[in-house]
This record gives sequence, structure tokens and C-alpha cells, in this order.
Amino acid sequence: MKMLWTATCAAAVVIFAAMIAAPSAFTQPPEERAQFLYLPAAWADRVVFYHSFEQGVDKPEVNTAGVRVTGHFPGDVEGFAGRGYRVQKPEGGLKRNPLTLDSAEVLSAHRPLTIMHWWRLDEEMQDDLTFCLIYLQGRGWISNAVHGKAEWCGLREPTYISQVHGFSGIRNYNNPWGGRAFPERGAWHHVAMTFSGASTIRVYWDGRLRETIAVRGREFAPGDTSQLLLGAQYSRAGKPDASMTIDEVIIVNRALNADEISQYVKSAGKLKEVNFPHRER
Ligand SMILES: [Ca+2]
Repeated sequence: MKMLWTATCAAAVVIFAAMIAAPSAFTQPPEERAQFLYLPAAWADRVVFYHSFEQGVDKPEVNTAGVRVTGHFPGDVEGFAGRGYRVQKPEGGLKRNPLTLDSAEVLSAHRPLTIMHWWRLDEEMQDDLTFCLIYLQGRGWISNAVHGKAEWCGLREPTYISQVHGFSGIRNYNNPWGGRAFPERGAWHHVAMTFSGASTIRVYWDGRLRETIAVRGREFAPGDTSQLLLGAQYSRAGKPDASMTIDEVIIVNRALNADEISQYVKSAGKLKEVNFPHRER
């Protein structure tokens, strides 16, 4: 049953939260050259940030606008291609470590923008498991997540949700898409969120458009958002939480369209199927 959220209900969400410098592929060491094959050449002049985690958490392959990257790199984790970034759930004295990107210039929702990455759940899905994939924040927040079964909002099963919340002058938007969200442990999925016209957000899962959000009240303005968390905690304290791995983080300074995103997901999936590039481990 599709639940309609009230503002009160939604507010209960708690977050704890080239110039593609793409050097000419032929001047890169073979390992780096191979990784860039996952970055579509057609986007090269619009990609402002690309992180495949091959060189460590603080060394994105492309970062044309000085996005600040912070996160705890837990070691050599197998990613979608090569290494990935493990987001651990808080346990055993370890704190959650979402990948955190800061840039008022690049991450402002008033500009054309695409944020995308591959993700994998690293444990068995449970009915009451909650995890966040994209969380863009500043004066409010814009999020895409899976929320488990909970008394909160009367959710009866894990459900895809999205929110635009807390921006003065913008009407709060909360949507559980309905339907069961129950990803298999270890299966790679792709998520993308695009921003256009300072007022339209589109969410894609595995290359397919899942939702179009038309912001009401006012358009996004400079400074509304400036920080991006990938793998943020989205559950209340004491509730089940998830460890996950992310990889191939791409930020483009325009809103990619449905065909481009669909084609990218298919192409990257095919590359992975043939295990290319091969990486000795
Ligand atoms: Ca990688």
C-alpha cells in the first residue's frame, strides 16, 4: 500500500549523519588508462568530478573545480571496477564513513547537474534496513534512499523514497515510490540524480527514470546546497543500518538525459560482464 507522508512524518527523518583533466588516455599508466574506459568520452568536457577510487579516497581522477573529498578509506575493497569505497555501518567502535564532497560551486542545485554512482549492499537485506544513496545538503536536503519497514510513516516494507526538505520558500516534497526495494547482497546497482532549470529533479535507478520532481514555491538558489554525502546514515539511532560499497562516482555540470544515462548503465554493465579491464589482485 502506498503511503502518503505528511510533513510531520517526513520531518521525523533523522540524518546523522578537462577540462576533464582526463589526461590524454595515452599518457596515463596502463592501470589508470583502463579505468577511464568507464567514463564516457562524449561527456569528457562536462565531467567536473570523477572518482574510481583506484588511487585512494583523496585522489579523484578528475576534479576540475576543487571539490573537497573526505572519507575514511578502509583499504583495498573490490569495487564495481577495480577498487571501491566501503561505507561501513557504525559498529565495533567504528563510525559511519560516508564519502563526503564539499563544493558550493559544483554542488549547487540551482545549476544544471548530474550526480551518479554505482552501489552494492554488503549484507543481507532485511525488512527494517534503511540506507541512503544520495544526500545533497545545505539549507535543506535532497535525498534518495531505501527506508525499511517502520512504524514511522507506517512503512510496511523497504521502500524507495526521495525527499526535498527544509528549504525556506520551497514546499517540502516526500515520496515513497511504493513497491518493495529489496536489493540482493553483493549485486551492483546504479543511481543517478539530475538537476535542471533550478527546479526539476529526476531520479534514475539502474538507468531507468523512476521519478521527476518539480520543485514548488521557488527555484533553487546559489548556496541552497553545497555538500554531498554518498552512503549517509538515514535511519534513527539504534535501528538497523547497512554497510555498502560505492564506486565510479561521476558529477557532470549538466543534466544528462534519460537516453544518456540508460546507455551509460548498459555500457558499463557490459564492460563489467567481460571483466574489463582485468585487474590482478
Ligand atoms: Ca573503482
